[in-house]
Amino acid sequence: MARSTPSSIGLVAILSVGLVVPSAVAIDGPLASATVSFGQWRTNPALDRFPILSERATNQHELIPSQVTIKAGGAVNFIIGGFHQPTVYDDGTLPADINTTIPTDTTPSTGIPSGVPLINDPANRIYRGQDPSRQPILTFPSPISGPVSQDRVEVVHFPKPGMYLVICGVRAHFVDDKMFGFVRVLP
Ligand SMILES: [Cu+2]
Repeated sequence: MARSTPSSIGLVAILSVGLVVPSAVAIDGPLASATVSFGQWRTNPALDRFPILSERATNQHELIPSQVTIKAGGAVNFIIGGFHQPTVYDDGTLPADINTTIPTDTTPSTGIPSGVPLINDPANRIYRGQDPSRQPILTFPSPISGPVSQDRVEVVHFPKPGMYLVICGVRAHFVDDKMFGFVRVLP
C-alpha cells in the first residue's frame, strides 16, 4: 500500500490537470472568425420579396468581402443570400485550377430547381456546401413544386494556415460572374 500511494497522488494530479486544460481550446480574439456575405439581394431598383420571392435576376453574385483573414483554428461564417453553394479548395488553389466542363466536372442540382449545373471538381476540394436546391420548401401548405428557401448559413472551420480559394459551386456564377474569393488563414 505504501508504494501505491505516490502513484495514486500522481494519477490525481494528472486528472486534475486534465480538468483544467481541455483537450481542444477554441481560439478567441478578432481573428477567430470572419463573416462573408455570399450573394446579396439588390436594393437598386427597389426589391420587394414579400411574401416568399427569390427572383434570381435580383440577386448580386459576389463574395463580400472577397478576402477575409482569420487565425488557424478559426471559422468563416458564410451568410448565403440567394441560390449559391460555398465550396472551398485547399491552400494554393487558384480559380484557373478549377475544372468546369459540363457534364464531366459538374453535377446537376437535385431539388428545386433541378438540373442546374453545380461544379464537381474534387481535386484539392476540402469542403463542398449543400445542394442549394435542397433547402426547406417555403410554401405552406407545401406543394412539392416549392419554392425553396435560398437564404441560409454555412460555417466552415479552418484548422491549418494557408490561402484557401472559395468559389460558388453554381457553375454560371463562377464561370460567368467570377463569384469567388479567398480565406487567408494565419499561423
Ligand atoms: Cu452563386
